[in-house]
Amino acid sequence: MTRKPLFFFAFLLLLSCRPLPQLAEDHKHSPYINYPCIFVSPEKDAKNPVEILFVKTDTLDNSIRKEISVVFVDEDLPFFFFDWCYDAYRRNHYRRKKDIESFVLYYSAATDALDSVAFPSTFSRDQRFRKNMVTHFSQTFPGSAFRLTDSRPVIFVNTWNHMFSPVDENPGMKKDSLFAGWLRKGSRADAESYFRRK
Ligand SMILES: [Ca+2]
Repeated sequence: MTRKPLFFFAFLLLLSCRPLPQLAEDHKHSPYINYPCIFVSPEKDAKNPVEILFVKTDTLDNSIRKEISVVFVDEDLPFFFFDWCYDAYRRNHYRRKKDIESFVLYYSAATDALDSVAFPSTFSRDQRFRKNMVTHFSQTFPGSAFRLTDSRPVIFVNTWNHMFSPVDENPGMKKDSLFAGWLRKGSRADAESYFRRK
């Protein structure tokens, strides 16, 4: 191997190791902070936990709208070589290695109950974790479609690229609860801007 590819590889490694700045309004998750939902994913993806949850809250006429942008440490294709290529593509195209996926929670303004959950291009449908070519589906579910734990909806992360569902599509795989991570106020655009490499 000539020196040029080696330098390029070292540069990529340096970028991926750069620590993120801590923000004044960040809150490390604790039971005392209102983490709005619970994520469950196959244990096989435990190396890519939720790092930060951005939450943007808007009050509408009859409901409270919470846009949730979930920042995963990375997303990994099942085959290493394809994953390495895909990571390089994402660094170049999106200027980040993190995977950011969004959905919206709607609560009744009168009762605070969960009315519905919308997954715009982030619904897994019946796709399983090991599927290589994953399609992004869109779907809105009533709040009653979700199992609640401590009044929070349980959301299954069914695919390697982090598509969501109220249904576990990998019943044969061991599960991990992605319950850690920072919580901060912000929109999807804020999340994109925060993680985009300059
Ligand atoms: Ca990856």
